[in-house]
Amino acid sequence: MHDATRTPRRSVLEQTFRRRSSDAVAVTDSTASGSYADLWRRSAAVRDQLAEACPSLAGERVAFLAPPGRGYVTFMWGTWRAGAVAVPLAASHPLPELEYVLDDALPRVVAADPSMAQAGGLLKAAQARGAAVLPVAAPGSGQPGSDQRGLGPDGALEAGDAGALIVYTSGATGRPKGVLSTHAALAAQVRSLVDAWAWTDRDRILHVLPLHHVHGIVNALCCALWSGAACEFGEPSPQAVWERLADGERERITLFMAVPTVYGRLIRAWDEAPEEVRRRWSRGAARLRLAVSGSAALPASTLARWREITGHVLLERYGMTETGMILSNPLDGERRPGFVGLPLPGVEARLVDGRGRPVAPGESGEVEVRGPLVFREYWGRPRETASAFRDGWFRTGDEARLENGAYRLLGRRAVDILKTGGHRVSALEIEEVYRTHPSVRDVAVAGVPDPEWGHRVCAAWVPVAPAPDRLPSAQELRAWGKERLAPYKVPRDFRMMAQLPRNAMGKVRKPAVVSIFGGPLSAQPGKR
Ligand code: MLC
Ligand code: AMP
Repeated sequence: MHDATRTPRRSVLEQTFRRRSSDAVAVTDSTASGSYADLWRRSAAVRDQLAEACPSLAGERVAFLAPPGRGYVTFMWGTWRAGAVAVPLAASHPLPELEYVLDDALPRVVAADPSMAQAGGLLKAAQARGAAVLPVAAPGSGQPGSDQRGLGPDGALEAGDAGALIVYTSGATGRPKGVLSTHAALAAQVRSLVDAWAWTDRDRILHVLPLHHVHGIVNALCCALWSGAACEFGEPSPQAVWERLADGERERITLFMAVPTVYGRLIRAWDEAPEEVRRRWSRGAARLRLAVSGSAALPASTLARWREITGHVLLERYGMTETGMILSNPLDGERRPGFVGLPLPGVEARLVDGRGRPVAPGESGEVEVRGPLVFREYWGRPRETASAFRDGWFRTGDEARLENGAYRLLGRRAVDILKTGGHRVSALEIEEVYRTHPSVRDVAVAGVPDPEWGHRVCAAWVPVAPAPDRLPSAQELRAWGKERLAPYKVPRDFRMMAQLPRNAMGKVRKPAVVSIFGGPLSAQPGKR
């Protein structure tokens, strides 16, 4: 076992470099498989294209929009080989969200796979901002690229402290922030999980997660690539996942990772399937080595039902974009329902009170994290970066308690940060956008506890006065939101009101908003 408390020597890219002659499958997507050797060669072509588009890219950002698959991986490697910071864009985001990232990350180069719906708009927006634009080569097309240069000019291979990745995530206030992690931090995150969950080159993960969050990028993709395992991108529909797990003709899937909403959908599809299909699906899932749940609280009922259906106890872990994974139930040993286990290798975690003093055993407190896996900065936001740390510890904003040797999460401190379908979203950001709707005078967004979504994003709104002849329906408000916001940020329920519930200070009472939508008045988000 490595000493995970030390800054890792190798980056994810260097580890991949070591496999540059391997014919083992690295990535399988909807059209074909690519070996480590093949993708490595192709990433040299990306590196050269980037160097041509913009000669000195060291430390500069390269944003790219690509479907899950060989093109995405090749482009990420090529970006790193050019010494640049990869900024993966979200396939599901409408143009205004993508433009926001362009304006915030200020990438020197923007690339898009021409098959993506937003590609044209994105590249036009990038050109208007003075960025160079490139296509993400469709897998299998073009020359693999010459790789005579080896390690030499690939600066990022040696510079552990160089920026590697910016992932956007919502904070309590304002628009999303870019979380910049170095190559060393990514490597620390990956090595910790590879050790804890015993990844090997015999693993094959079925990957159905979005590739603009750390769950999909680090836990699923980078851990596979680090280990020399195969990463198979699959159709995310529940039927497709079950069928793939059950497919005895193809290579066995050994690992699966998802958010609780997805496990809930898999269970529902199983419940609705005919008896003989259920039996086949259960047999398939029973062949998994490990199924992991995270990004949001796993309901105990989902864990119990999954066990009945597959014979496996889901491994629940807890993490954050800023840190990678922090706490995990054990690979071997008891996985306690409602608990997220103990710190992963190389991670220091502690619970503190409001003044940053460690709490007494059994008391609840805020989780703070320290270690080589923690991010470097919120891109372009030195003040927010500084206030995210206290005495060198990163403040997660999550409340937890240590009970009988394992952590139990109790919810987030900030009520305006919601978790819906595993996505972190800011109620205030959604409110800001809806306040620009011509019929909306005021709006309050809240997360209503929901068995499917964790939080269901709901909006109470007040029309402008005098009210126009025709007020927008909930469906119209949702459609309007989808043109401006990521789909998971758009409220699922709307309620028009004469006024919003406010306290004596004039502040909106969010618990009262939650209760309007049928949630408990005292709801603490995320509490089990
Ligand atoms: C979705 N929509 C799209 C789209 N994706 N439209 C166009 N293009 C796309 N690519 C549409 C949906 O069809 C739906 O339409 C609407 O947008 C709402 O989308 P949604 O809210 O995303 O729901 P759905 O598509 O059903 O997906 C649910 C889900 C998904 C759970 C599968 O949200 C998901 O993959 N979640 C995982 C999030 C994740 O990886 N989090 C990790 C964060 S990192 P309509 O018409 O039905 O409204 C982290 C750290 C850690 O938290 O600990 O891991
Ligand atoms: P993100 O920014 O998307 O990385 O979200 C990180 C947040 O997700 C954490 O701060 C937690 O609030 C939440 N989270 C992650 N894993 C879990 C889990 N297993 N249980 C409860 N909440 C979780």
